[in-house]
Amino acid sequence: MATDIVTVEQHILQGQREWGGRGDFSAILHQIILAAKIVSREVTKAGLLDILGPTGHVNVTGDEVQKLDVFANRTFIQALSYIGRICVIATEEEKDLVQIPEQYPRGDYAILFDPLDGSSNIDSNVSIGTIFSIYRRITPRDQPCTLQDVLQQGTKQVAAGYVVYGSSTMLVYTTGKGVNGFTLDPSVGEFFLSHPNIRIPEIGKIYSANESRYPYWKQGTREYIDYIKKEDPATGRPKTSRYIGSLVADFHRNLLKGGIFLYPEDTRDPGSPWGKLRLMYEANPLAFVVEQAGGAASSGYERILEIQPKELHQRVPLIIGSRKDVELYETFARKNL
Ligand code: P6P
Repeated sequence: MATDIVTVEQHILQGQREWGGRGDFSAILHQIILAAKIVSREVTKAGLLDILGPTGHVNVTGDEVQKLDVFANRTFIQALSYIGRICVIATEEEKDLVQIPEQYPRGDYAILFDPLDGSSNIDSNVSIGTIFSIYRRITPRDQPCTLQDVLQQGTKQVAAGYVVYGSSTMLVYTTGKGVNGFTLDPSVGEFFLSHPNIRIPEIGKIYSANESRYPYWKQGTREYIDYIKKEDPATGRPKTSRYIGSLVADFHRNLLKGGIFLYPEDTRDPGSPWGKLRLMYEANPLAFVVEQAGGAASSGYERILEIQPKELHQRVPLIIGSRKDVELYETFARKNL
């Protein structure tokens, strides 16, 4: 009897058949899934470890406890290094590129990730996430990969997605043919298709921003926030504020329900005028996902995916979510220039 239960492995294989892939994607995505399951298990236990308080450096089984984001970073690097499909890794946790160890074959793909975004929220049991972005290498195959293989425009991504470790663990990803969400059933250790063909509403009721930064936002941004908070039922205002302070959690909610997330530039810290979020392993992958779901992602002035990267850890203002909300913000942002 045919069942409508689809595992992420079946979904990946079906995609591979449709696109005639050589299995590279499947191998990479399988390792991301493996690492996500391992990180999910540790994140779930984190609360337990915190009960141990200052002696929390020793977990319940007596093993030395690593900081969870360091653990997640090492887990994803190890899971991706030995499969012979990756030529270079970039991660928020490492200042420089992570080359594949000599003993492993190099592959044709470059992968970037934020291994555990929002990890400062773990001790309050707030949802956190992993974000990943995959590019095909562009330098000759017989040479080691370089920054050139990594600093590509977001439009060149071949796959991107995130894992949200929340009340349940979900994997959401795109390979450029729509967006699908899978929920982990820990009792069998399998991700099942739970959100097929995700589409974000073209306009939403929700806005997500850290309004304590309001005094530091530029004029156009402040006027946009003032506008969406003003009462006008005919234009669905005021919007309702929802802000968790964990990018993946805020993004995921708005992706499913509709809405806009804003982390604009601000004038408070001259050292990082472009706000807090990173282009290569936060803004670009989420921009790929949201556009594939019918939404939009902008710096306020240009499409995130068309920004030509200059540095690995460069920051960018991020306005992302329902297309009409992002477009309206852009009309206000012109006053910032
Ligand atoms: P703020 C978490 O630290 C993070 O990097 C993102 O996950 C989140 O969207 C943002 O910072 C929150 O920043 O300044 O509002 O605390």
